[in-house]
This record gives sequence, structure tokens and C-alpha cells, in this order.
Amino acid sequence: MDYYSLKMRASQQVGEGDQKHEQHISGAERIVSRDAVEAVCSAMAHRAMTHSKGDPDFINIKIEKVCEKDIQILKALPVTRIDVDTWQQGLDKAFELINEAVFSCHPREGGDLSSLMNFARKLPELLQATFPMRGAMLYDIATGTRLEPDQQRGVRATYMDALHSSTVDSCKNHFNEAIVLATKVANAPGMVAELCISDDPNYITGYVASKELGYVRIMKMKEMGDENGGRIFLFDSRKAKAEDCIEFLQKKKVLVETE
Ligand code: PML
Repeated sequence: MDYYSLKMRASQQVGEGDQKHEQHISGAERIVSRDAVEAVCSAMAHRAMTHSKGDPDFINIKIEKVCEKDIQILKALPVTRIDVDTWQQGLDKAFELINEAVFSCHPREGGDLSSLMNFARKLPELLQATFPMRGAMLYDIATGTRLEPDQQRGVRATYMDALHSSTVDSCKNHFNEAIVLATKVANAPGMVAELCISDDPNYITGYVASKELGYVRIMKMKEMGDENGGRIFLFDSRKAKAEDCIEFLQKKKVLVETE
């Protein structure tokens, strides 16, 4: 069967004079069978035209044919949830899970514990550094360095969708999109864990995910109305090459079995 990848991004010009720049409004991506291409394309245009951030000045919808043999099918990560009273508790819980995941990769003998302590101290600062980025930070836990080829842009996980998703969502479903992305990311070579907070000011649920932990939804991770959000991909260069990880995240076509 023939499949097609569809990607939409919409933006708006903001600012005056020298300050003029493009601001992202909305984006979406799908991998669908040939007969769904037109309907999905129209739903994407609808999503771009009805976003609460306003009318776009620019909409790009890119459609590419994808060979079935190039698609990898993955089982969705199992989902659990953690309810918290405050977003501060949620964030602490997320940091705790990430630190445990990083600790579990630490060599049992001859390992340097101070680098782990340093990482735990640095984590809130790393998360803050992702707020202005469009993509994710790719952080090497073995060397304590960032590996994104372009640190302003970050690394974007792309070319993924839910398998058998017949519905055409015209507005964003955060959880459905995130479980697909997190499953792809968790399966990337050398990936240790992911931490995500949405940049949607009206969406306060975030998650920590890895093959070992599954997809852990943390129901409050920021204050309602806060526009800051971001993603960190924690990678271990002792387990895989950074180029292979980036290639998988950005090029490999993945369909995720969610049921
Ligand atoms: C995003 O807005 O891209 C991140 C969505 C996080 C979804 C968390 C969840 O509901 O499980």
C-alpha cells in the first residue's frame, strides 16, 4: 500500500521594522494511506486557519510519498499517570524520574558520582534553556554536552503517526500526538529518557518517557497561562552515535500502534 507523509506549519509575521520576525502558530503531521490524503490536507488547513493565536500569514503543507517498506511499526509505550496537587510537585516528580533514569545508566564501578550530582543540579537550567527553542535539546549524559547541530532550533522528531488513525483531527489533541512522538523518541538509538512540558499556555500536563518507564503523564507541570514549554532528549553517547540518533529522530518513518 502507498502511504503519504503530510506536514503542515503555519506562521505569522510579528513585530515592526528590524524586530519583524515569523512566529509559529500551529503545526501538524500525519502519515496516511493514499485515499486519506485530500481529507487530511483539508483538515490541516482548517487547523491552521482556526488557531487561537490568530490568522496565519503563511501556511506550508508538504506532501511526500512514503514506501511501506521504509516504515517501522512500534508499539506505543504503556501509559501511567501521576496526580499532584501543585505544578511544583509535578516538576519535582519529573526531575526525580529523569535523575533515576540517568542514574541507572551510570557505570556501577569507576563511575564519577559528582557528574550525576552536577546533572541533577543542572536539569532545571537545561529545561529553561529549551523554552525559546522550536525543537528539543539533545543532551549527552555521558559527556554533559549538548548535541543539537543548531542549538537555537534544537532537534525535531518527525515522520511519525498513529497506525490506523482514521480520524482527521482538525484541532490538536496533545496526548494523542505526544504518545506517538514519545514512542518514537524512546526507540531512538542511545535514548535514555525524554522530559516534556507543553508550550501551550492552556495545557499544563507534561510527561517523562523512556522504554523502561513507559509514558508517565504528570498532570500538572506548570502554571495555567504560562507559555513556556520545551523538550529534553537525554541521550547516552556510550550506547550509540549521536548521528544515528538524530537520523532516526528526523528521518525514520514510524507508525505507532496505540491499542
Ligand atoms: C505538546 O503540547 O506538544 C506537548 C503535549 C504533552 C502532552 C502530555 C499529556 O497529555 O500526556
